[in-house]
Amino acid sequence: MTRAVLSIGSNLGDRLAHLRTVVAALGERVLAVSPVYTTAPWGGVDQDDFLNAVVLAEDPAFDDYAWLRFGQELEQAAGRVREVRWGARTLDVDVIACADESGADIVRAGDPTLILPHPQARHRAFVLVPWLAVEPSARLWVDGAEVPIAELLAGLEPAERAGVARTDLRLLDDESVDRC
Ligand code: PH2
Ligand code: MG
Ligand code: MG
Repeated sequence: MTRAVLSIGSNLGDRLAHLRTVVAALGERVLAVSPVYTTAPWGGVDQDDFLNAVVLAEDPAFDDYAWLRFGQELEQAAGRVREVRWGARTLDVDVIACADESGADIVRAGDPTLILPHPQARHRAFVLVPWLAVEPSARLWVDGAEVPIAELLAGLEPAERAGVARTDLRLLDDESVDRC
């Protein structure tokens, strides 16, 4: 498994700096980086707005669990404390989807440590909007069928989409790299 769609978010501390640690750690493995969005908190916990982005990354040596561990190590390095479900965090790195060498999406159910694709992604404008910006043709497995994420996004409540606003913040310094 080589290619991953990572959703990254932060709503504590230097939010942009936390997101940038992910892109920096990925280095040459980065395929594309979405714009940065400011997003209303999802999940019913009263907390500050997040910054969110999506990164597409590739590493032939990584299977899906390696992407999970990679994200968890970065969360720990950002001083993340696991307390409230869906609550505030310095850094969250979620593996949204993962494709194998042939390009086929990994579907993993029934494993409490890693479910693929991410079961909540289809409901989250803060994932779908950045992902669509960087991969307009992307599809997500939903109930046994591959659905364009543009369709999933169109099916969300307008208020859900309205909570996601693009910023001019950038995760990559190098303007010459066409990675969005
Ligand atoms: N992450 C959560 C819970 N709620 N809301 C937004 N807007 N962005 C997030 O990244 C987020 C959230 C748990 O991981
Ligand atoms: Mg999350
Ligand atoms: Mg997470």
